[in-house]
Amino acid sequence: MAKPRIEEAIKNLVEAFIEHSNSDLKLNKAELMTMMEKEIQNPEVKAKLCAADLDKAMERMDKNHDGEIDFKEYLKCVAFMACRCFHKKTGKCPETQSCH
Ligand SMILES: [Ca+2]
Ligand SMILES: [Ca+2]
Repeated sequence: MAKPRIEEAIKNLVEAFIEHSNSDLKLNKAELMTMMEKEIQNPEVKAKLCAADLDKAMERMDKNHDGEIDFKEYLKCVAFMACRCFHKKTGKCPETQSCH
């Protein structure tokens, strides 16, 4: 039987967050950088997340401006990446707010 892809993906997303947050369940900038480095392979995404742009990414992700990424903010980022992936594969724009 094929692996349950959605279940696995969700589990991985949650585990990556917990692991990289170092158990306070929030990602500071250093933790975010380590996570991006370890968990993202797409060179296009990586190029966007080089040190200079990390501040910007952090700013965009950190909706409540407390200097850390909590789980809710992380989910928004995941939704954004999912939208980008959808767009790349289908050429269509998923009409959700997460893409903007
Ligand atoms: Ca942390
Ligand atoms: Ca925050």
